[in-house]
Amino acid sequence: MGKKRKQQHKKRQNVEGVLSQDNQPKVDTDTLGPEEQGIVISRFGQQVDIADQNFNTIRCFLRRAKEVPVVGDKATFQRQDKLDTGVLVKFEERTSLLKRPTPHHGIKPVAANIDLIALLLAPELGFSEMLLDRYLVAAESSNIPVWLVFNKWDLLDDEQKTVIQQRLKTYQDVGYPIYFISAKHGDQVDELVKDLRGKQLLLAGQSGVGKSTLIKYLFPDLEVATADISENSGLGTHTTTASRLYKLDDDTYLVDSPGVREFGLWHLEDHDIQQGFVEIYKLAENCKFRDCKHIKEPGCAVLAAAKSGDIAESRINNYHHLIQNYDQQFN
Ligand SMILES: Nc1nc2c(ncn2[C@@H]2O[C@H](COP(=O)(O)OP(=O)(O)OP(=O)(O)O)[C@@H](O)[C@H]2O)c(=O)[nH]1
Ligand SMILES: [Mg+2]
Ligand SMILES: [Zn+2]
Repeated sequence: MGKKRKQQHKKRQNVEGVLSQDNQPKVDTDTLGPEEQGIVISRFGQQVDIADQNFNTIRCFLRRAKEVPVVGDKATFQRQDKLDTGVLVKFEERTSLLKRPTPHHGIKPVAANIDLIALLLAPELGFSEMLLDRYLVAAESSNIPVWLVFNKWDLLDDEQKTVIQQRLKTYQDVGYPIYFISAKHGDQVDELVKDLRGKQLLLAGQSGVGKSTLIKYLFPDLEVATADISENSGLGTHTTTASRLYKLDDDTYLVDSPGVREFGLWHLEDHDIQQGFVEIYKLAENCKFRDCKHIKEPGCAVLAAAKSGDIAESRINNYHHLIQNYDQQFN
């Protein structure tokens, strides 16, 4: 550990006053209550915030950091007598685990038990099919359904709206549900939320698309940090720095997460790219060769569909770009 980090580390320990030198929590086991069920709403190093059945927050220490829980994990914990702290006992097996790339080619888990990704898009960051397709490939590789939410609809005039709707029609045709909302003003948010009921979803999308603004609109009493794009336009800065889970109702939960900027760092295997373009993947079973990559192989059903217009030009072009250039560009 570098000197500076060591100092910071020490400072954090002092401030919080809860971790001993060997990073083990000082837990007075005599005062621990019975086991309770909860859900992890946030994580800070060796601690997690767990919401209990009433959605009150208990800061819990990880006793043995064998496997680390993440936001969305269903957890069993024990509360310390009369305190809003406790210890995590265990967490349940996950139905899904979403991961994201770190700036240094690593991959870290972000959220567990997510059953829907709401991918937010916004006009002023320059809506691009290429970026969207990359997001979709990454999302599809997690096998979690994706919905597209075009936010900041209020910033567009009628002509611009028509253009965006036409461009997104390609994705509607492929099968992605699309919503056009204004999180800031609440336009169409109720319609979106009605369809989200019963799900545990992650809000994803570039920094500045308005993920936290949507949370803020849905939870007006909570303090949620948001910032103008001009304020946070420096590379690597994000207004939201840690994922956090919010409860909408008994079976609807939303996770706000920091926007991903470094999408190029997401390592994608060829088969991720192939499966990530769902309409291409579906057609691939009609190709003459089982290992067809739909580049220039004879008897390729995908290229035939692209030629006849059944696959959108931008999609096949982006697919080709990713499948042919990905390795050279990003590894
Ligand atoms: N006009 C308009 N502005 C919006 C809307 N939604 C969000 N914004 C603005 O967009 C900026 C960025 O919003 P945030 O909610 O902080 O974006 P974020 O996606 O949470 O960004 P990170 O936390 O950095 O990933 C803020 O200035 C918001 O006020 C909208 O519907 N319309
Ligand atoms: Mg945010
Ligand atoms: Zn093919």
